[in-house]
Amino acid sequence: MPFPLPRAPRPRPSASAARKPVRSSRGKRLVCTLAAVVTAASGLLAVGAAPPALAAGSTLDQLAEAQGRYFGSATDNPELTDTPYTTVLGSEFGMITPGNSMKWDTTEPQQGQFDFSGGDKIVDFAQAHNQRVRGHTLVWHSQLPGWMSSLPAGQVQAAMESHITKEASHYKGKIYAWDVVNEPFNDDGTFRADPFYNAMGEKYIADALRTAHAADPDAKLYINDYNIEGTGAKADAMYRLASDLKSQGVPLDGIGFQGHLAIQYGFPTNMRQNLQRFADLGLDVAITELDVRMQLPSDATKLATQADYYRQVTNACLAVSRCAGITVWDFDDKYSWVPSTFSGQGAACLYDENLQPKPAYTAVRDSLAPGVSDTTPPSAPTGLAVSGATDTSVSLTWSASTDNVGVSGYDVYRAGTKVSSTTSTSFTDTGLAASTAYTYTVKAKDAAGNVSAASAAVTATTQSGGGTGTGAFKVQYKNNDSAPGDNQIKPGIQIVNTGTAPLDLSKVTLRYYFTGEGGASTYSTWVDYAALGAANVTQKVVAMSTPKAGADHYLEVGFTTGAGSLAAGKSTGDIQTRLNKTDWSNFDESDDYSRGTNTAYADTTKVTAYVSGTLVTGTEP
Ligand code: G2I
Repeated sequence: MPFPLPRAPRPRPSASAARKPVRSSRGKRLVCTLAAVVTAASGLLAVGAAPPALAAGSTLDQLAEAQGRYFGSATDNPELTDTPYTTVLGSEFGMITPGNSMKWDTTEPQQGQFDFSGGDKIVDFAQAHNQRVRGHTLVWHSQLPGWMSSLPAGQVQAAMESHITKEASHYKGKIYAWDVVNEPFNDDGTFRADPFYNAMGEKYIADALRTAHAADPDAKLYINDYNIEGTGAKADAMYRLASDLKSQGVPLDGIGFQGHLAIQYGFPTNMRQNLQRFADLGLDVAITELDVRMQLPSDATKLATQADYYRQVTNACLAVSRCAGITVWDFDDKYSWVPSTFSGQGAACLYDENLQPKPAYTAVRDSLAPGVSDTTPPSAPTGLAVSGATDTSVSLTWSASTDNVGVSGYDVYRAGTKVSSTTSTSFTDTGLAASTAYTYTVKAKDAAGNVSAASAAVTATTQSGGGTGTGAFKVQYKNNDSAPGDNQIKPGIQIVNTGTAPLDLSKVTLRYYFTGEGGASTYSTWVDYAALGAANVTQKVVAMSTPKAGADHYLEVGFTTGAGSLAAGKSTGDIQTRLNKTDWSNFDESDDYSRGTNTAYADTTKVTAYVSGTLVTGTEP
């Protein structure tokens, strides 16, 4: 059969000085002497026997050809008058599939009356643009003319063989591959009860293939279907059929996997392995009608998912040596079949309705030639923050970066050395030394290998050693004292464990800073209420050796071992503290560092917290 792979690279058709390659009558390209260079957007591409130097300006098909694959698109006759569209169609793709004009209702609208004018125009376009053609389709339950659908069963085989013979002979030598039989299966893997199966049973398929082979022995002959991209009942049915036909020596060359995907249904299961098992039967495989639809309106997230689907399909084809190529079921959203078939869905193609390439386009290019097309790095991560520290670990979070195609992950650096690659926006660095400061930055990556600038650095200090269970937590405060000039101070305090590990409260102390003003320098403290038991709360007032603004003393609140450990996500609940000078002289709380006026609990940084004596949250005065 024709088209040994890899094939010679296809020159850009824009090269005025280059003579176009000439095709043999079998449709095979004969690369003739070419002018030495073809202008590409980003420079010069050498063309000839050696693979071209790939450049950002290479077409999708050139990138695919360099991998021994083709990259094609469906088109349809009405679109051929749209010059901006045909400019892309004629240059970017190396394989064309007529979307409708080779189907039965068009080519044999009345029995025995054939009209190949529509298909001929597509073939003419392809030949004028140095492209090959996938013939679509000879035997299909849909788009059958009325006469055929109502033919008596006894006449179906002859009508089918006549149709195949006439059409395949008409296009003999001009078709790279025929979808001889299209969509023979139901989704559950049973045969579709169409006029052919009803009249002839399963053997209509072998008969159709043999008839097509007799008419055009050099065309590759395919069976084509949808929902067989991943493993499942329908793919299994196709696999059994393909095995049977091969073992019977029926002229079957390949299986077409249409690839009408939708982001809301997930990516097909084990697509590469599925393609490979068909290839292992000695068959070519091809992605024949790829598009990836979504619920409208589209947005950046959906387009990134779509790009990932296109990338994965391309990767799967590249991973299977017998995958001949990929055809998209039209390349721009303007002419996609999706919106008229699936209400509220669309945006399924590589280009948008204004012929602007979408992230999916760049993703396919990246898959075909990593790093050639996408040279735009993601934005640098922002908001890098320490979300927790223990004796031996530091937890970090940051905000997601953005990218023209999609962020594939992040690299975390400690003191300039990469310590992790992750796809999430958080990371816990473990195995660290206690009471040690570590500085971190994070960079974002995309699938093409572009790396962002580093985030702003953040420094985290591990807690002092000697314990376990000292994860991240925060302190909340409320003011229980409506009289700032009286003789008592009444802070309400509680701790919330924001980490993922239990917090050993006996290692935790809190400091509430205030000024003592005149009078006695000795204090009494009280726990009026504690949800975890007042007896489990300890208190003392400490005079600061170096007074600060708003603070010459602090109330230190601690916990007995009876307070136990605070589970992840839990709060100690309300702790109502109170203190006074032993001479009951008045305070002026209005300038006190830790005081707030909120009477409901709210996060505070002015009541500081320590684990085993090391500051872990809050800001000291
Ligand atoms: O449905 C998507 C594809 C699924 N696999 C087989 C392919 O042959 C099929 O292609 C689509 C064409 O892209 C559509 O353009 O097949 C449809 C028919 O099943 C085509 O739609 C038909 C419309 O339903 C007709 O109303 C219209 O007259 O296209 C015709 C020609 O424009």
